[in-house]
Amino acid sequence: MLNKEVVKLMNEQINKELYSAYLYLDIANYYALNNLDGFATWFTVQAQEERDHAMLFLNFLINNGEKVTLEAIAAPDVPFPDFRAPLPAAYEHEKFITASIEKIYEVALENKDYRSFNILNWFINEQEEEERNTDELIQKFDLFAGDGKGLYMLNSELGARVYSPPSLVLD
Ligand code: OFO
Repeated sequence: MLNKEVVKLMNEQINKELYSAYLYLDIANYYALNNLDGFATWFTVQAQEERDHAMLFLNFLINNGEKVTLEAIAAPDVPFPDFRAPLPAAYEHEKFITASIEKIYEVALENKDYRSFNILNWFINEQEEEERNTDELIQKFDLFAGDGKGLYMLNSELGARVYSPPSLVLD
């Protein structure tokens, strides 16, 4: 049986992961409307990964006989005044998600909820990658996107991103 506070936080995390997917779809739409299809592809793939993250928590709760409560997902409200702005917004959001995952880990640890450790350890590692990826986007933009040619090249590179399912599989 899972710890009740852990279950509550995981339910909230499902909502946060789905909000992440919304946010990244919103960013993808912004780039697509501005003909930066590569940036749009990158963020669309990211949105798919966020849905996977939500499903991992959802399936984990279901597999353990816990109730899943789906709440309303907030509309994304991050403004995009220029092509660079969505990138630090994504990085800041990932740091927020990391803190949220770490909070669940802390509560699981305090309450000796050993069964939750496996999935939470996966997410702790995943967040290291999520933060690194978004931080790299900012650095690449600042290095290469200073002129139209550089922006074009970076857009082509980002457009090569393909979706792959999460390495964590829950039976
Ligand atoms: Fe689910 O990792 Fe990003 O938000």
